[in-house]
Amino acid sequence: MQEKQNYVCPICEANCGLELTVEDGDVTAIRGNAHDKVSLGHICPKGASLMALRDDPDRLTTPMVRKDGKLVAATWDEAFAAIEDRLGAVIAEHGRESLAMYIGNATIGTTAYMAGFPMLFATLGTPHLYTAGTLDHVPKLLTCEEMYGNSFTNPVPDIDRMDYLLIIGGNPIVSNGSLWLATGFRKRHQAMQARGGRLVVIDPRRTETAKVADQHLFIRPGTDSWFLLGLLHVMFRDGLADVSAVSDHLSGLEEVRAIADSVSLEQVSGQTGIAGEDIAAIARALCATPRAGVYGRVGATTQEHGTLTSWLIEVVNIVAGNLDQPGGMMFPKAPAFAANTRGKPNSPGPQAPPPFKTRVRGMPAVCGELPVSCLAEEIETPGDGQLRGLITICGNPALSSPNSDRLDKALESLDFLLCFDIYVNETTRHADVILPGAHAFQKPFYGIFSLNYGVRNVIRYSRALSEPGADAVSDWEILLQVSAIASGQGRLDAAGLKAMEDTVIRGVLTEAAADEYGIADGLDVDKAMAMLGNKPGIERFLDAGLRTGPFGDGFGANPDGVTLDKVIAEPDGLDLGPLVPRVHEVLRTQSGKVELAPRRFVDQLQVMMNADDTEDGTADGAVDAGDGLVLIGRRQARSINSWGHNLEPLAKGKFRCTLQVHPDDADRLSIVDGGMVRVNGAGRSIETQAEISDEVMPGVVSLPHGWGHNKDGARMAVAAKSPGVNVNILMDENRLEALTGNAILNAVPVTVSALA
Ligand SMILES: Nc1nc2c(c(=O)[nH]1)N[C@H]1C(S)=C(S)[C@@H](COP(=O)(O)OP(=O)(O)OC[C@H]3O[C@@H](n4cnc5c(=O)[nH]c(N)nc54)[C@H](O)[C@@H]3O)O[C@H]1N2
Ligand SMILES: Nc1nc2c(c(=O)[nH]1)N[C@H]1C(S)=C(S)[C@@H](COP(=O)(O)OP(=O)(O)OC[C@H]3O[C@@H](n4cnc5c(=O)[nH]c(N)nc54)[C@H](O)[C@@H]3O)O[C@H]1N2
Ligand code: SF4
Ligand SMILES: [Mo]
Repeated sequence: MQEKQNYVCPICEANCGLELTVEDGDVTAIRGNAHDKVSLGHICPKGASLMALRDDPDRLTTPMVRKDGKLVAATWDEAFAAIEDRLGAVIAEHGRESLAMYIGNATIGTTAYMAGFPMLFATLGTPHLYTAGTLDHVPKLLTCEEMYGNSFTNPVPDIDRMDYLLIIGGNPIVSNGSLWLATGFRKRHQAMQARGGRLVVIDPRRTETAKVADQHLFIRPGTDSWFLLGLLHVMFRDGLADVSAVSDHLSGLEEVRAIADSVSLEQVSGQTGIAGEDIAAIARALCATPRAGVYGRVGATTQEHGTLTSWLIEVVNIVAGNLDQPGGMMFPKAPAFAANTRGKPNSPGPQAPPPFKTRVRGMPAVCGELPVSCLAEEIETPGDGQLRGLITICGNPALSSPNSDRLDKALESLDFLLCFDIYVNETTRHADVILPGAHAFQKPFYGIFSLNYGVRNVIRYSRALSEPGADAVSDWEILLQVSAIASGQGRLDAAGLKAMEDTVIRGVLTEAAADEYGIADGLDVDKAMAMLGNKPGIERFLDAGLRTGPFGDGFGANPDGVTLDKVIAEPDGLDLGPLVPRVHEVLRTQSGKVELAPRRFVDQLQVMMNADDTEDGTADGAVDAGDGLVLIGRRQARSINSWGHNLEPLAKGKFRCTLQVHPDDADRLSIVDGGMVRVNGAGRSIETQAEISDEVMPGVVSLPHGWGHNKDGARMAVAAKSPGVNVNILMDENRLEALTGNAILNAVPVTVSALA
């Protein structure tokens, strides 16, 4: 029998709605769901390869446990017993401060992990939480925390109603959007163009997005803060600034004006390589187009001035009058688990304790996240508090982080490494225990993370296609069991796990009941627990969150409100309508206002501006690469970070881990297309194939990340056939973004030479 079933793809943040063809319980075809209210039928090659992932013989379906030095397949009982023994031994010998956790990117694709990792981390009893976020977006999180009072209070382009969009360092045609649930970007952009709207891209590479844009301007890598200062300069100089819509909620405008006045367009041009008239025209368009906005992503955050760039993007949006306006930059409202929908509107959120600082370099956690660039030294450096045990969840830091070979070695030296992962890869090959996760078709999915970034308030939930087999354990039970072990309770039976789950869900309800501004104020928690019924644990958790959330039914207080059952009844998405202005209730800063000029940001900007050495014509915001080049990254449609390379349909085709070099630079350095080159950076080098391309601007080279699948002990046969090289060998773990400790992965100085 053949039937169709809707499903939400969990592979990346875009969370496309898919339509699966199911025959006798097996998926036989996948396509985009044209009726899906979020993704509008979009599907990418990775989503189309979910069957290949299911059928990949290298994908782990049972736990792996190290026995006599070798990773071997094991039962769940054996795996949990091994964790109990070996984690217990580390705690007994070195204490809980010797433990750390690393949260990788794919965590967002498993709802149970998203729901449960805070619990697991709490049971470990250590302050060491490292994240892939520190290779990515912490500058953006800090910006939102400082300006709006919460790191998740992040305005997104309201693209479906927008007429002018400026993208700085993002490539949504390939990435499908990030911190912005705008999947099906191509369609959305086409609709924008059809109504006369314009897309402008600022990027050192003529990206796939730049190619469809109405205008693309090259920028010298790392100089975006200067460019944004230029926009502000013109806006104030020409009297275009208009903050009237949010003026009641604003603090710091005059300070920003003074900074913008102090730069000149010539100076900005010198830094960025963008002509003054182009800067002025963009500034005018942003102010004159009623529905406009600026969006920045990985190219904006993972550079030397990542926080300044993220901050100035917000400032430009506000000064141009585009914040909190339909068709401008709007604050999504997550239907569950969002701190910016709780507590008293526009008043300080709960005061966070002083952040933990790493032992060796003294780097503070920012928004709760410690820089993974510090992880290797915390493992290597002897003394009190040396890390001896690590849990990784859905991450591959042995490839993804700066100077990753150093971290790779450090991982090998740990007394205990537990990995939640579906492959034996560069990181997990060092594990004592690997716990596999359910395949996409076998896990329920709700975008706990992505729904903070929606372009419409649409809620979707997809159930697992089938129950896991008799000997399988759900991701949620795994997380509970490991948490129980880590807390010292040991392994729990079914009743024990159920009691633990009840405690977690009661926690959600109790917090909601205590929120006098929420829908569930004064909720009877026992009654609500009973109303949640006997659904699987993760569904009770989600239902509790949704019903007490800002659209929720409050367990009866708001009978027309949202419940999980209502979401399930709408497989194309429960549509709660377009984003609505909410600056009057979303802020959680101390002042209750938007902080336009946070002290630390202003000070750091001064540091950047003082370092200006335009006299010699080099852009200081960018790296002064001497007679070398600067390196930027390049995401690719058929992989996601370090994985996807093991699936035949994604791996086929010509070699992709190439260094793009501009023809002028190639001439100068005698590099030929397809020839081998050596790239030196941070005192190390790698070799790969050159691709001569005028897609990159002169002086810039581009290499993708996530490659380098040639490590002993990894088990990814397809990926190993075309391993590529690991660009992160060239990244410097000691050179971090000043305000957050985020890695600097773009605008990195390198030298390149041709190999015979
Ligand atoms: N040079 C350079 N480096 C970069 C970047 C860059 O642009 N340039 N980008 C950075 C960014 S933005 C990020 S987010 C990081 C990502 O850094 P990481 O999160 O460390 O790396 P990923 O490759 O995303 O790791 C995902 C892991 O999850 C596993 N996995 C996939 N699906 C599942 C599942 O369903 N269950 C389980 N249990 N595991 C699963 C995969 O096998 C893989 O090991 O990389 C960063 N590194
Ligand atoms: N297919 C695919 N999709 C993905 C991923 C993937 O690996 N593959 N990864 C996912 C993840 S973890 C994330 S975080 C998102 C990222 O989503 P995006 O940020 O949209 O993706 P990137 O391709 O990294 O875009 C960064 C852009 O910044 C440019 N850039 C580099 N340096 C500079 C600079 O100094 N200034 C400016 N203005 N631009 C610069 C680069 O050329 C690049 O075009 O994508 C997600 N989606
Ligand atoms: S863009 Fe591709 S991988 Fe990401 S959610 Fe959509 S189909 Fe899945
Ligand atoms: Mo990312």
